[in-house]
Amino acid sequence: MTVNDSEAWLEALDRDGYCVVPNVIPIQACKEYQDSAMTWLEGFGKGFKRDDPSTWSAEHLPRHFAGGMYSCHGVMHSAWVWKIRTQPGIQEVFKKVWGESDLVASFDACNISLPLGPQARKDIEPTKPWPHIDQSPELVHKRQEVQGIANLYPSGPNDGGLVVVKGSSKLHRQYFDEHGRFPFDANVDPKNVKERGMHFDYKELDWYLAHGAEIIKVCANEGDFILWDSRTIHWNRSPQGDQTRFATYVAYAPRKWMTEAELETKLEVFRKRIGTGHVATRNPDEKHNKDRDRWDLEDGAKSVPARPREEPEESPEIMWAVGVRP
Ligand SMILES: O=C(O)CCC(=O)C(=O)O
Ligand SMILES: [Fe+2]
Repeated sequence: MTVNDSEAWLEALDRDGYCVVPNVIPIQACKEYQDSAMTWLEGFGKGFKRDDPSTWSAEHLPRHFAGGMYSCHGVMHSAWVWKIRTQPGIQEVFKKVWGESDLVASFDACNISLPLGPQARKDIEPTKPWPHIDQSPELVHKRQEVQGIANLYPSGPNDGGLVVVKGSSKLHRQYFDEHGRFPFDANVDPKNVKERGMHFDYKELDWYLAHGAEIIKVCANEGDFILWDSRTIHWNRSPQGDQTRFATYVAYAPRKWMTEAELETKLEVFRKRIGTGHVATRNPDEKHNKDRDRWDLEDGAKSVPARPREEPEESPEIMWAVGVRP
């Protein structure tokens, strides 16, 4: 299967709520990005060395969350993250997802999770599942958002990576009806929803599993691209073998979903080096920008957010993804 067999993978995305598109990013490019990520971590001067597991701990690494999610230091706009984001194969994938070629990109974070264990990272425990969806539960009758992962190291069954609840995207309506949650409203306006996602406790998860959904660790090769419907319940798993997890979160959505004014703001968001989360067409609000704990608390940073160490160029490729048209 390749990017061009889109009928097959789009069917899987619809049916199961996720799919893996193979060979989207050339292997040679993956190698370059792996090196960039490690060089980026080493460049903070906190003592991290890629080949020395004794340096694999929080004290030697820049601020991160959940064992390896990096969203501080302007990393969403680092030149190397932009190189991954603008890979033509990834844009092809999202053109097929939306049946639309005029797109804009999200400015999202990356994940570099070092393996845990006695011979590897010892200062943290594996993350516990945090089952959630990232699309508003008020909109569950309709697929509104599709998230993506550029998978840049192999990710097998014991490696770190995305865990999905296969089939869960189709069960929410029944769950909400039976439990008196979020009444159905076919006309709800995506721009006016109150919730942007929803967390589930383990008892709720059991309901989905009892109704045919299945927990799957998504496996993918170097250079594959993972897609999931934001209504699919998911979390991630820490690496337990000897393989580092390296992924960037990348999504594109139709540019026509934004007004001209919103597109102008998106350009400002880019120039201020702010992240957007996974929704390419939604500009972050004030509250989000002030969320210093998430974006830049470390090292006494005064401005939110910090600028990336390697600034992106305003190249035609990058400006296209930001939504600027000549
Ligand atoms: O790290 C992952 O695979 C998933 C993280 C997550 O929940 C997300 O990107 O929405
Ligand atoms: Fe998520």
